[in-house]
Amino acid sequence: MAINFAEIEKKWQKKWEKAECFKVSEGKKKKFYVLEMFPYPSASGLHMGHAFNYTIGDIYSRFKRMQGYNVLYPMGYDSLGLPAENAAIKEKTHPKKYTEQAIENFIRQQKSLGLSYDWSRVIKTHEPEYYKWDQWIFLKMFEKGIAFRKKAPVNFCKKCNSVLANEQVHDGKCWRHKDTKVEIKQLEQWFLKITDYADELYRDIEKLKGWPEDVKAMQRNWIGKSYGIEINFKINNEDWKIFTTRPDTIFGVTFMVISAQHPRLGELVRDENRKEVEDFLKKIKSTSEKEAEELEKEGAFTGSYALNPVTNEEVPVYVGNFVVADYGSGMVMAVPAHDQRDFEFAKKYNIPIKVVIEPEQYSLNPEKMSRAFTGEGHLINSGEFNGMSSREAIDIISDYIVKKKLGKRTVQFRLKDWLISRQRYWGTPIPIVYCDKCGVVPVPESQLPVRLPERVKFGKGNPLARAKSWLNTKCPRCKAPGKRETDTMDTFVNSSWYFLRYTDSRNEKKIFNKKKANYWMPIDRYIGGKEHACMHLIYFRFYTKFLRDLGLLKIDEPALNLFNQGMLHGEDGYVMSKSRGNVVLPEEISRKYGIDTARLFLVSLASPDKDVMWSIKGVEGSFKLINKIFDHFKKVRIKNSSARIESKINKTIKEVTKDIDEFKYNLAVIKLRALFECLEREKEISKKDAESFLKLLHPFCPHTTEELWSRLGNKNFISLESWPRADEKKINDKFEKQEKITEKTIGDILNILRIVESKGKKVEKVYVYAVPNELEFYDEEELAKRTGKKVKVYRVNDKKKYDPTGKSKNSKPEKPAIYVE
Ligand code: ANZ
Ligand code: ZN
Ligand code: ZN
Repeated sequence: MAINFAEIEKKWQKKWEKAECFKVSEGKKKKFYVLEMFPYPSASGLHMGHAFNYTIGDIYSRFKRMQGYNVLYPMGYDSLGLPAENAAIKEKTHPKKYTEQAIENFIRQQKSLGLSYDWSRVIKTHEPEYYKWDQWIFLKMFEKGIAFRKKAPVNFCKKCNSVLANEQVHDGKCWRHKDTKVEIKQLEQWFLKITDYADELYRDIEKLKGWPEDVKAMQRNWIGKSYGIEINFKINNEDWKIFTTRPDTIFGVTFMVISAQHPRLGELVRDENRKEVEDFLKKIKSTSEKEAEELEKEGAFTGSYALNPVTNEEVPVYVGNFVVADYGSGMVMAVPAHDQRDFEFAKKYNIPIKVVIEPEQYSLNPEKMSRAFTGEGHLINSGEFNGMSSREAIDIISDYIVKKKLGKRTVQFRLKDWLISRQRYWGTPIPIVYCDKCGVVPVPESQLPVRLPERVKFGKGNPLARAKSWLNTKCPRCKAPGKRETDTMDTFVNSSWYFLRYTDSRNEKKIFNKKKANYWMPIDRYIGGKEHACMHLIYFRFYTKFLRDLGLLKIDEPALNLFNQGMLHGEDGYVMSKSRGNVVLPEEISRKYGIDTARLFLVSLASPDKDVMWSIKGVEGSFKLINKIFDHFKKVRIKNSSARIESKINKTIKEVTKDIDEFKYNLAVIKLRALFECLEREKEISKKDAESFLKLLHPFCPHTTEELWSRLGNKNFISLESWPRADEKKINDKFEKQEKITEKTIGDILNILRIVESKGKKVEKVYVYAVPNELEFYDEEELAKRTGKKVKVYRVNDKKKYDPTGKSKNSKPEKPAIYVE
């Protein structure tokens, strides 16, 4: 009779919920915090790719819970943000309604996957009870000067109708609208001064022992720490700083370049050059840093000259498109012989090229160079420094410059302050009021949350700017009429501290209770996609450090272990996604095979950090196994285990525990399959061993194992049982060896049978000749069952053995001779 998996699943999901099995609170037990990056709830719901992510975390949580840890495993929804607003506009509904329906659907789907979340802690970032604390953090940051406003050139996407963070600009285009070029506009914007933490964010990457190396490398790169020197050049008798990492090339400077966006550019432009410069500025509307790398180097002469403080030479100052305004000082000393960007620029504008670093093997001729020489060598044309190695010269010339007070050593970070202003509706309102008398006034804590008005009109621009009754308010300080800030916060703000709110998500008085947060933090396993290597994973580290500095946390880092899961591919080989049309829905699979089959399949092909390809054939393999397990548990007598099974079970406990702990779920599944194949051959087994098997299988197949557990007569939940311990004394390598030899012998027999029977001969009996001390390893009955023939096993020196052709003399240890007839 077919097993009704759907019914079994529903039954256990209900029981778990009713008994609040996975609800946790702080206690004496050792804690363990497993967290998946929370999803943005889209109306299209979950597909199998999402199910894969959550299954990875759920397996780990169930495992750790059974190991006796107090496991915090929460779920929430990153429900503010542009996608919801845009989708709602498209479907002519309100973002709140759209989002709440989507969340409801998500929760229903997640529950049917059998995920063991503590649902009492759920977070929805669009609820004022949550975003109130976004605003609270903002006020604290404002107090400390970490949140500030400045006019800034911003990236603007016409389609988003909003400002984007630098991180959201990819190759000069919007990260969401990959076909839309980002424009540069000048606007007053709110920023978070993440750069105050740049040094610590960089330094502490070292502490992230459990993070993948590539993610750490990406963070180092993003923060971009450069050691160098700031040198003062005189232009029109005023000091202008430049930042360089290559002071060894200072004798090779033949021009200077100032950024087209530099606020003081105007001071350098002489009247006779004004037109040329303005034409150039018109031509380049925008240059983001990334683009600058690829763009053709272009510029114009400003008419001014700079004095090189070391050589006392005068060089022309250009404005150029490849120098970024907010790095270093926004101006560079250009050394065309040794910097590729400078080289291209010099070639285009016929500026002299002066070689000052000579490679060891050959000499450079500036007329014939086709690109800059950027390697190491020794100094030439560099006065008293000639002959030095360029590597040494970096330090020696730096010392010289410092001693002569021509500049100072500095460290530069590539990381920029975080622009959080968004001119959109569906985000956390920034708690600021503008007053004609008082200026920029923070909303007092007691008046939080500043709620989003619900009745607004969507259309052109920011709906908040047109929500008059919301917009017009009283100045909190002087009570005169004031206007609210209409910018909302980037959604990455919401996800920068949600993991802390989970530790005390229903607290109405405080962002969280310090004791609770310090009990649960840090996150022990953080699971999520590689795409977050920079933005989210830097922001959440920054917030943690800020809240620590407020005295709310004792930790420096939010997560010491990060696991990047692979992607699920559809049967067509492409990453599963709605837009590709290759998605498989968990409901479909659940209806036909049960969700445990899907869970088991998803983690059995590859380790979960690798990509996995969906295959219905594979699913059927898992389905068959689960059915066989049900079958076997119906038939097997619960009494005693053979020594062989005891050995195998205890060995498997040891191995599977290690595999799961290391996220090598696929290896654990292979071992569980092998264990089951042994169990299947037994007619009876002890209750303890049967239970151990179910416990090992439980993290993968929670419903199946609850059902079989209760059929064994247990009244409690297997979900809350303790993980089996391996009894080393019961592990006997003899059985391992026996199993290995048996498997090999069976393989050999089947090979011989295939050859003999292909010649048309019929075989009835198989004779095996084993060396004396291996005789006990062979079980005639099992060999017979597996080969389908009668099998007789002889000791090789048995005088009475049947051996008509003298085959037995070929017997070797672990390789018995075989004769068939
Ligand atoms: C002279 C020089 C000679 C340079 C040479 C390089 C090679 P990182 O390592 O990324 O910090 N630079 C400085 N400020 C810049 C800006 N605002 N926009 C674009 N480029 C800028 O790079 C430091 C180098 O980048 C600096 O060293 C400077 O060029 C350039 F053979 O100075 B260098
Ligand atoms: Zn866009
Ligand atoms: Zn006022």
